[in-house]
Amino acid sequence: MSSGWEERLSELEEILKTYREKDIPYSRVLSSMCTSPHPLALKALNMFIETNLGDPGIFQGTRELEGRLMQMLGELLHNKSVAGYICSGGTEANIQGVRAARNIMRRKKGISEPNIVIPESAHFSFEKIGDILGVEIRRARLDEDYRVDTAHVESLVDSNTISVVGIAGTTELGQIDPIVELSRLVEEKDIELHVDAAFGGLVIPFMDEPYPFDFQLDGVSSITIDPHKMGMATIPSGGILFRDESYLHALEVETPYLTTKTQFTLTGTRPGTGVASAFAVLHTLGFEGMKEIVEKCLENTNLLVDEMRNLGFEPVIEPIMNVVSFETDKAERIKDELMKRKWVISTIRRPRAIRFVIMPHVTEEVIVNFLAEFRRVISSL
Ligand code: 0PR
Repeated sequence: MSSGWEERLSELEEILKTYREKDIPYSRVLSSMCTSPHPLALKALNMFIETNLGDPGIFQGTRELEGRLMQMLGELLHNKSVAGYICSGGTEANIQGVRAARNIMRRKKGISEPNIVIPESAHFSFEKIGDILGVEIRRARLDEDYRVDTAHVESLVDSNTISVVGIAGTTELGQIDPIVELSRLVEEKDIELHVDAAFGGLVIPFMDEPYPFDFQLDGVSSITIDPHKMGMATIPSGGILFRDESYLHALEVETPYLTTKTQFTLTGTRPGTGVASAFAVLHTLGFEGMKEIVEKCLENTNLLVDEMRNLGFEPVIEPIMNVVSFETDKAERIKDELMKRKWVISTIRRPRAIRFVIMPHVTEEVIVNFLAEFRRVISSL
Protein backbone atom coordinates (compact mmCIF):
# COMPACT_ATOMS: atom_id res chain seq x y z
CA MET A 1 0.00 0.00 0.00
CA SER A 2 1.33 3.39 -0.93
CA SER A 3 1.56 5.95 1.84
CA GLY A 4 0.64 8.53 -0.75
CA TRP A 5 3.95 10.30 -0.97
CA GLU A 6 4.16 9.74 -4.73
CA GLU A 7 1.28 12.20 -5.26
CA ARG A 8 3.15 14.78 -3.27
CA LEU A 9 6.38 14.36 -5.21
CA SER A 10 5.81 17.20 -7.63
CA GLU A 11 4.96 19.54 -4.75
CA LEU A 12 8.22 18.52 -3.04
CA GLU A 13 10.17 19.08 -6.24
CA GLU A 14 8.75 22.58 -6.46
CA ILE A 15 9.82 23.35 -2.90
CA LEU A 16 13.31 21.91 -3.36
CA LYS A 17 13.75 23.74 -6.66
CA THR A 18 12.78 27.05 -5.07
CA TYR A 19 15.55 26.70 -2.52
CA ARG A 20 18.13 25.18 -4.83
CA GLU A 21 17.67 28.06 -7.27
CA LYS A 22 18.70 30.48 -4.55
CA ASP A 23 22.17 28.91 -4.55
CA ILE A 24 24.69 30.61 -6.78
CA PRO A 25 25.75 28.29 -9.64
CA TYR A 26 29.45 27.32 -9.81
CA SER A 27 29.69 29.15 -13.14
CA ARG A 28 29.60 32.39 -11.14
CA VAL A 29 31.92 31.25 -8.32
CA LEU A 30 35.62 32.11 -8.56
CA SER A 31 36.38 31.69 -4.85
CA SER A 32 35.67 28.05 -4.11
CA MET A 33 38.04 25.12 -3.72
CA CYS A 34 35.14 22.82 -4.51
CA THR A 35 33.68 22.27 -7.95
CA SER A 36 30.96 20.43 -9.85
CA PRO A 37 31.66 16.74 -9.43
CA HIS A 38 33.04 14.97 -12.49
CA PRO A 39 30.34 12.90 -14.30
CA LEU A 40 32.31 9.79 -13.28
CA ALA A 41 31.98 10.83 -9.64
CA LEU A 42 28.21 11.18 -10.00
CA LYS A 43 27.97 7.70 -11.47
CA ALA A 44 29.83 6.29 -8.44
CA LEU A 45 27.80 8.40 -6.01
CA ASN A 46 24.58 6.81 -7.16
CA MET A 47 25.94 3.29 -6.76
CA PHE A 48 27.32 3.88 -3.25
CA ILE A 49 24.71 6.25 -1.84
CA GLU A 50 23.66 3.90 1.00
CA THR A 51 27.08 2.67 2.04
CA ASN A 52 28.45 3.26 5.54
CA LEU A 53 32.14 2.75 6.16
CA GLY A 54 31.48 3.17 9.85
CA ASP A 55 30.67 -0.55 9.79
CA PRO A 56 33.14 -2.01 7.29
CA GLY A 57 32.22 -5.59 8.14
CA ILE A 58 28.95 -4.95 6.34
CA PHE A 59 30.38 -2.87 3.53
CA GLN A 60 33.37 -5.09 2.83
CA GLY A 61 33.52 -4.19 -0.85
CA THR A 62 33.47 -0.48 -0.13
CA ARG A 63 36.24 -0.96 2.43
CA GLU A 64 38.30 -2.87 -0.15
CA LEU A 65 37.73 -0.09 -2.67
CA GLU A 66 38.99 2.40 -0.08
CA GLY A 67 42.15 0.29 0.17
CA ARG A 68 42.65 0.52 -3.59
CA LEU A 69 42.12 4.28 -3.49
CA MET A 70 44.70 4.56 -0.70
CA GLN A 71 47.18 2.61 -2.83
CA MET A 72 46.60 5.00 -5.74
CA LEU A 73 47.06 8.05 -3.55
CA GLY A 74 50.09 6.38 -1.96
CA GLU A 75 51.60 5.87 -5.41
CA LEU A 76 50.96 9.51 -6.24
CA LEU A 77 52.60 10.59 -2.98
CA HIS A 78 55.57 8.17 -3.19
CA ASN A 79 54.64 5.73 -0.45
CA LYS A 80 53.88 2.03 -0.94
CA SER A 81 53.15 1.41 2.75
CA VAL A 82 50.70 4.29 3.07
CA ALA A 83 47.79 3.94 5.50
CA GLY A 84 44.82 6.24 5.71
CA TYR A 85 41.19 6.82 4.95
CA ILE A 86 38.64 9.09 3.33
CA CYS A 87 37.00 11.51 5.74
CA SER A 88 34.75 14.55 5.78
CA GLY A 89 37.35 17.00 4.50
CA GLY A 90 40.57 18.84 5.14
CA THR A 91 39.51 19.92 8.61
CA GLU A 92 39.00 16.36 9.84
CA ALA A 93 42.16 15.22 8.05
CA ASN A 94 44.20 17.92 9.80
CA ILE A 95 42.64 17.03 13.15
CA GLN A 96 43.53 13.37 12.72
CA GLY A 97 47.05 14.16 11.53
CA VAL A 98 47.78 16.21 14.63
CA ARG A 99 45.91 13.80 16.92
CA ALA A 100 48.00 10.85 15.73
CA ALA A 101 51.20 12.89 16.29
CA ARG A 102 50.03 13.86 19.77
CA ASN A 103 49.23 10.28 20.77
CA ILE A 104 52.49 8.93 19.36
CA MET A 105 54.62 11.59 21.02
CA ARG A 106 52.81 11.17 24.32
CA ARG A 107 53.82 7.52 24.28
CA LYS A 108 57.30 8.02 22.86
CA LYS A 109 58.47 11.03 24.85
CA GLY A 110 55.86 11.36 27.58
CA ILE A 111 54.86 14.82 26.36
CA SER A 112 51.81 15.94 28.34
CA GLU A 113 51.62 19.65 27.40
CA PRO A 114 52.04 19.41 23.65
CA ASN A 115 52.51 22.21 21.15
CA ILE A 116 52.68 22.33 17.37
CA VAL A 117 54.33 24.92 15.14
CA ILE A 118 52.27 26.01 12.15
CA PRO A 119 52.80 28.71 9.50
CA GLU A 120 50.91 31.99 9.92
CA SER A 121 49.29 31.13 6.59
CA ALA A 122 47.69 27.94 7.93
CA HIS A 123 44.01 27.26 7.33
CA PHE A 124 41.62 28.17 10.16
CA SER A 125 41.02 24.47 10.85
CA PHE A 126 44.11 24.64 13.09
CA GLU A 127 42.24 27.02 15.42
CA LYS A 128 39.77 24.21 15.98
CA ILE A 129 42.57 21.71 16.45
CA GLY A 130 44.11 23.71 19.28
CA ASP A 131 40.75 23.87 20.97
CA ILE A 132 39.68 20.25 20.48
CA LEU A 133 43.00 18.50 21.08
CA GLY A 134 44.34 20.72 23.84
CA VAL A 135 47.47 21.40 21.82
CA GLU A 136 49.15 24.82 21.99
CA ILE A 137 49.36 26.41 18.54
CA ARG A 138 52.55 28.37 17.80
CA ARG A 139 52.53 30.48 14.65
CA ALA A 140 55.70 30.93 12.63
CA ARG A 141 56.37 34.00 10.47
CA LEU A 142 56.39 33.93 6.70
CA ASP A 143 59.22 35.15 4.46
CA GLU A 144 58.76 37.79 1.75
CA ASP A 145 57.34 35.14 -0.60
CA TYR A 146 54.75 34.07 2.00
CA ARG A 147 56.48 30.75 2.69
CA VAL A 148 57.03 29.79 6.31
CA ASP A 149 60.37 30.98 7.68
CA THR A 150 62.16 27.77 8.69
CA ALA A 151 64.53 29.55 11.09
CA HIS A 152 61.54 30.97 12.95
CA VAL A 153 59.89 27.54 13.01
CA GLU A 154 63.06 26.14 14.55
CA SER A 155 63.15 28.85 17.21
CA LEU A 156 59.57 27.97 18.24
CA VAL A 157 60.28 24.25 18.60
CA ASP A 158 60.98 23.13 22.18
CA SER A 159 60.94 19.88 24.16
CA ASN A 160 57.11 19.89 24.19
CA THR A 161 56.76 20.22 20.43
CA ILE A 162 55.12 17.16 18.92
CA SER A 163 54.80 18.28 15.33
CA VAL A 164 55.50 20.91 12.71
CA VAL A 165 52.97 21.69 10.00
CA GLY A 166 53.86 22.68 6.44
CA ILE A 167 51.39 23.70 3.76
CA ALA A 168 51.57 22.54 0.16
CA GLY A 169 49.16 24.98 -1.44
CA THR A 170 48.11 27.68 0.99
CA THR A 171 44.44 28.60 1.01
CA GLU A 172 45.02 32.26 0.26
CA LEU A 173 47.94 32.30 -2.19
CA GLY A 174 48.53 28.71 -3.31
CA GLN A 175 52.09 28.99 -1.98
CA ILE A 176 54.16 25.92 -1.04
CA ASP A 177 56.16 25.95 2.20
CA PRO A 178 59.80 24.76 2.15
CA ILE A 179 58.80 21.20 3.07
CA VAL A 180 62.29 19.91 2.21
CA GLU A 181 63.80 22.12 4.93
CA LEU A 182 60.97 21.36 7.37
CA SER A 183 61.53 17.66 6.81
CA ARG A 184 65.22 18.04 7.65
CA LEU A 185 64.34 20.01 10.78
CA VAL A 186 61.87 17.46 12.15
CA GLU A 187 64.30 14.62 11.56
CA GLU A 188 66.92 16.46 13.55
CA LYS A 189 64.45 17.15 16.38
CA ASP A 190 62.82 13.70 16.21
CA ILE A 191 59.28 15.07 15.91
CA GLU A 192 56.43 14.65 13.41
CA LEU A 193 55.68 16.64 10.24
CA HIS A 194 52.12 17.02 8.98
CA VAL A 195 51.73 18.41 5.47
CA ASP A 196 48.45 20.14 4.68
CA ALA A 197 48.10 19.45 0.97
CA ALA A 198 44.29 19.57 1.11
CA PHE A 199 44.31 21.58 -2.10
CA GLY A 200 47.83 21.14 -3.51
CA GLY A 201 47.94 17.37 -3.09
CA LEU A 202 46.00 16.86 -6.30
CA VAL A 203 47.70 19.74 -8.13
CA ILE A 204 51.45 19.66 -7.41
CA PRO A 205 52.06 16.03 -8.56
CA PHE A 206 50.60 16.97 -11.96
CA MET A 207 52.73 20.06 -12.52
CA ASP A 208 55.70 20.02 -14.90
CA GLU A 209 58.29 20.36 -12.14
CA PRO A 210 56.59 19.11 -8.99
CA TYR A 211 58.04 20.58 -5.81
CA PRO A 212 58.83 17.72 -3.36
CA PHE A 213 56.29 17.84 -0.54
CA ASP A 214 55.28 14.24 0.08
CA PHE A 215 56.47 10.94 1.59
CA GLN A 216 59.60 10.96 -0.58
CA LEU A 217 60.88 13.28 2.18
CA ASP A 218 61.77 11.10 5.17
CA GLY A 219 60.45 13.54 7.77
CA VAL A 220 56.87 13.66 6.45
CA SER A 221 54.56 11.67 8.74
CA SER A 222 51.09 12.55 7.43
CA ILE A 223 49.44 14.36 4.53
CA THR A 224 46.00 15.90 4.09
CA ILE A 225 44.82 15.53 0.47
CA ASP A 226 41.20 16.20 -0.44
CA PRO A 227 39.50 14.56 -3.42
CA HIS A 228 36.50 16.92 -3.00
CA LYS A 229 38.74 19.79 -4.05
CA MET A 230 40.83 19.22 -7.19
CA GLY A 231 39.90 15.53 -7.29
CA MET A 232 36.38 16.47 -8.52
CA ALA A 233 34.82 13.90 -6.16
CA THR A 234 31.46 14.44 -4.49
CA ILE A 235 31.41 16.21 -1.12
CA PRO A 236 32.37 14.91 1.44
CA SER A 237 35.68 13.45 0.37
CA GLY A 238 38.71 14.49 2.36
CA GLY A 239 41.84 12.41 2.72
CA ILE A 240 44.29 11.71 5.53
CA LEU A 241 47.31 9.61 4.64
CA PHE A 242 50.00 8.38 7.04
CA ARG A 243 53.50 7.09 6.42
CA ASP A 244 52.51 3.67 7.81
CA GLU A 245 49.88 1.83 9.80
CA SER A 246 51.36 2.63 13.22
CA TYR A 247 49.72 6.08 12.99
CA LEU A 248 46.28 4.53 12.51
CA HIS A 249 46.89 2.37 15.59
CA ALA A 250 47.60 5.53 17.56
CA LEU A 251 44.05 6.67 16.71
CA GLU A 252 42.20 3.44 17.51
CA VAL A 253 39.38 3.02 19.96
CA GLU A 254 37.55 -0.23 20.74
CA THR A 255 34.17 -0.79 19.10
CA PRO A 256 32.50 -3.59 21.08
CA TYR A 257 29.27 -3.94 19.07
CA LEU A 258 30.51 -3.51 15.51
CA THR A 259 31.63 -6.04 12.94
CA THR A 260 35.20 -4.85 13.50
CA LYS A 261 36.90 -4.57 16.90
CA THR A 262 38.48 -1.14 16.58
CA GLN A 263 37.95 2.13 14.74
CA PHE A 264 40.56 4.75 13.90
CA THR A 265 38.29 7.30 12.21
CA LEU A 266 37.00 10.45 13.90
CA THR A 267 33.39 10.09 12.79
CA GLY A 268 31.47 6.88 13.30
CA THR A 269 29.00 6.63 10.45
CA ARG A 270 30.93 7.51 7.30
CA PRO A 271 29.76 7.66 3.69
CA GLY A 272 31.35 5.39 1.09
CA THR A 273 30.45 7.91 -1.62
CA GLY A 274 33.60 9.92 -1.08
CA VAL A 275 35.68 6.81 -1.66
CA ALA A 276 33.75 5.63 -4.71
CA SER A 277 33.59 9.03 -6.40
CA ALA A 278 37.28 9.78 -5.80
CA PHE A 279 38.23 6.32 -7.07
CA ALA A 280 36.00 6.71 -10.15
CA VAL A 281 37.77 9.91 -11.20
CA LEU A 282 41.36 8.91 -10.44
CA HIS A 283 41.08 5.37 -11.79
CA THR A 284 39.34 6.33 -15.02
CA LEU A 285 41.16 9.53 -15.89
CA GLY A 286 44.44 8.18 -14.60
CA PHE A 287 47.31 10.46 -13.62
CA GLU A 288 47.58 11.55 -17.28
CA GLY A 289 43.95 12.67 -17.38
CA MET A 290 44.39 14.52 -14.09
CA LYS A 291 47.46 16.24 -15.50
CA GLU A 292 45.40 17.54 -18.42
CA ILE A 293 42.78 18.98 -16.08
CA VAL A 294 45.39 20.62 -13.86
CA GLU A 295 47.20 22.03 -16.92
CA LYS A 296 43.96 23.58 -18.14
CA CYS A 297 43.35 25.19 -14.75
CA LEU A 298 46.90 26.59 -14.71
CA GLU A 299 46.44 27.89 -18.26
CA ASN A 300 43.20 29.61 -17.25
CA THR A 301 44.93 31.05 -14.19
CA ASN A 302 47.52 32.63 -16.50
CA LEU A 303 44.76 33.98 -18.71
CA LEU A 304 43.14 35.66 -15.69
CA VAL A 305 46.50 37.04 -14.53
CA ASP A 306 47.24 38.56 -17.96
CA GLU A 307 43.84 40.23 -18.13
CA MET A 308 44.09 41.50 -14.55
CA ARG A 309 47.54 42.94 -15.26
CA ASN A 310 46.05 44.81 -18.23
CA LEU A 311 43.57 46.30 -15.77
CA GLY A 312 46.39 47.35 -13.43
CA PHE A 313 46.18 44.53 -10.83
CA GLU A 314 49.37 42.74 -9.79
CA PRO A 315 49.37 39.25 -8.23
CA VAL A 316 50.71 39.13 -4.64
CA ILE A 317 53.02 36.31 -5.72
CA GLU A 318 53.57 34.93 -9.20
CA PRO A 319 50.95 32.12 -9.18
CA ILE A 320 52.33 28.65 -8.51
CA MET A 321 49.06 26.81 -8.75
CA ASN A 322 45.48 27.72 -9.63
CA VAL A 323 45.01 30.07 -6.68
CA VAL A 324 45.85 33.72 -7.21
CA SER A 325 45.35 36.93 -5.24
CA PHE A 326 45.72 40.52 -6.46
CA GLU A 327 46.66 43.36 -4.14
CA THR A 328 44.13 46.19 -3.81
CA ASP A 329 42.95 48.56 -1.05
CA LYS A 330 39.44 48.22 -2.40
CA ALA A 331 39.30 44.43 -1.97
CA GLU A 332 36.24 44.35 0.30
CA ARG A 333 34.28 46.85 -1.81
CA ILE A 334 35.05 44.99 -5.01
CA LYS A 335 33.97 41.71 -3.46
CA ASP A 336 30.72 43.21 -2.13
CA GLU A 337 29.84 44.91 -5.42
CA LEU A 338 30.43 41.66 -7.30
CA MET A 339 28.31 39.76 -4.80
CA LYS A 340 25.40 42.15 -5.43
CA ARG A 341 25.69 41.08 -9.06
CA LYS A 342 25.89 37.41 -8.00
CA TRP A 343 29.55 36.92 -8.84
CA VAL A 344 31.58 35.39 -6.02
CA ILE A 345 35.24 36.11 -5.31
CA SER A 346 36.96 36.25 -1.94
CA THR A 347 39.45 38.44 -0.11
CA ILE A 348 42.52 37.59 1.96
CA ARG A 349 43.85 38.82 5.29
CA ARG A 350 47.32 40.08 4.48
CA PRO A 351 48.08 41.90 2.24
CA ARG A 352 44.65 43.28 1.32
CA ALA A 353 43.84 41.48 -1.88
CA ILE A 354 41.11 39.83 -3.89
CA ARG A 355 41.44 36.08 -4.30
CA PHE A 356 40.52 33.65 -7.05
CA VAL A 357 40.56 29.88 -7.28
CA ILE A 358 40.52 28.69 -10.86
CA MET A 359 38.78 25.35 -10.49
CA PRO A 360 37.79 23.16 -13.48
CA HIS A 361 34.39 24.93 -13.62
CA VAL A 362 36.16 28.29 -14.13
CA THR A 363 36.49 27.94 -17.87
CA GLU A 364 37.73 30.54 -20.37
CA GLU A 365 34.12 31.47 -20.98
CA VAL A 366 33.48 31.99 -17.26
CA ILE A 367 36.59 34.17 -17.02
CA VAL A 368 35.53 36.30 -19.99
CA ASN A 369 32.02 36.76 -18.56
CA PHE A 370 33.45 37.56 -15.15
CA LEU A 371 35.90 40.14 -16.50
CA ALA A 372 33.13 41.99 -18.32
CA GLU A 373 31.34 42.47 -14.99
CA PHE A 374 34.59 43.13 -13.14
CA ARG A 375 35.46 46.00 -15.49
CA ARG A 376 32.07 47.59 -14.85
CA VAL A 377 32.53 47.21 -11.09
CA ILE A 378 35.99 48.78 -10.90
CA SER A 379 35.02 51.70 -13.11
CA SER A 380 32.06 52.39 -10.79
CA LEU A 381 34.21 52.56 -7.62
N1 0PR B 1 43.55 23.00 4.48
C1 0PR B 1 43.59 23.88 3.46
C2 0PR B 1 44.94 24.29 2.93
C3 0PR B 1 42.42 24.40 2.92
O1 0PR B 1 42.47 25.30 1.94
C4 0PR B 1 41.18 23.97 3.46
C5 0PR B 1 39.86 24.49 2.91
C6 0PR B 1 41.18 23.05 4.52
C7 0PR B 1 42.39 22.59 5.01
C8 0PR B 1 39.90 22.56 5.15
O2 0PR B 1 39.20 21.76 4.27
P1 0PR B 1 37.64 21.45 4.47
O3 0PR B 1 36.91 22.74 4.23
O4 0PR B 1 37.38 20.40 3.45
O5 0PR B 1 37.47 20.95 5.85
N2 0PR B 1 39.91 25.55 2.10
C9 0PR B 1 38.76 26.25 1.58
C10 0PR B 1 38.64 27.58 2.29
O6 0PR B 1 38.47 27.60 3.52
C11 0PR B 1 37.48 25.49 1.70
C12 0PR B 1 36.38 26.08 0.89
C13 0PR B 1 35.82 25.36 -0.13
C14 0PR B 1 35.87 27.32 1.14
C15 0PR B 1 34.77 25.86 -0.86
C16 0PR B 1 34.85 27.85 0.39
C17 0PR B 1 34.31 27.12 -0.61
O7 0PR B 1 33.25 27.63 -1.38
O8 0PR B 1 38.74 28.60 1.62
